Amino acid sequence: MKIKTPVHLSLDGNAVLKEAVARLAHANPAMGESRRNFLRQTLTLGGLSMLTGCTLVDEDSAETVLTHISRLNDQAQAWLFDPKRLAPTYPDAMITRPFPFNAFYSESEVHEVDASTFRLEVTGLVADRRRWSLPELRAMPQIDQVTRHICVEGWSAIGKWGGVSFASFLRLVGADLSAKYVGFKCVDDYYTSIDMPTALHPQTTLALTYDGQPLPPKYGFPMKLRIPTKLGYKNPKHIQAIFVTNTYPGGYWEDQGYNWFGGS
Ligand SMILES: Nc1nc2c(c(=O)[nH]1)N[C@H]1C(S)=C(S)[C@@H](COP(=O)(O)O)O[C@H]1N2
Ligand SMILES: [Mo]
Repeated sequence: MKIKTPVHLSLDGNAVLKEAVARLAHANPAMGESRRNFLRQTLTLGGLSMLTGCTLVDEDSAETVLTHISRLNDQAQAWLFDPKRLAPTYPDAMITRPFPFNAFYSESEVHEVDASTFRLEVTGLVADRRRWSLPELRAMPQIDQVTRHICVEGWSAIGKWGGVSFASFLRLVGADLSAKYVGFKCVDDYYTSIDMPTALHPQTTLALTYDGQPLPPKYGFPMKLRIPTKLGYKNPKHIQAIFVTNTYPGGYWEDQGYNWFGGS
């Protein structure tokens, strides 16, 4: 599913809307067949203009509809998300070597974090607002998986991430699991946020290792959130702070027009 959605479109409104509908109805690994069919049958162009309350007469109205669709897209994707459906896993032999690096800066500018002084901050709607050292996190039960990372820039690669189940971590800190969002602030000023059902998905991992070794700086030391059901930009590296909130936190790429749900 191609998610990268330019904010300003000077295309014919109908073509853009057709594309948006096609995108919503596109085969999606974590989407049940019945839900997909429902979407195909109900989300027609007419249905969309009814849903958004806009008539499609010119480019400006198409833009207005697109703004609505962007929101509708998040809601539709959240509704289509199956919290139990697992992303595919792969044998170790299929791990991509070397695994690609990507960030909004070049590899020579990767941030170095001092492991001994590092503390992960956990704030917002949680009972236990405290800071966690790396040894404390490493002492918790660890899981690992080999999954495919998909970047909207047009590449994908298979890697192995290990760490703490994020659902277990959220329960441990007494997070309000009925809250809407979990937000992340990173050491490199990157930020993103995810919906609570994705945070609680069984494969979502607070990753401390890559391929059995402490997460290297380029892959996000001291930790990243590995979400195999979501696109690369929804997987924050170098996490400094985690917060639980009902206020939409946005994200570095999301605020520039990338789809917020960004996943399947
Ligand atoms: N802190 C931080 N996290 C980030 C990014 C970033 O620039 N900074 N880039 C995102 C994007 S777009 C991708 S594709 C992946 C790349 O992760 P990798 O270096 O492990 O391949 O990190 C994501 N998380
Ligand atoms: Mo990416």
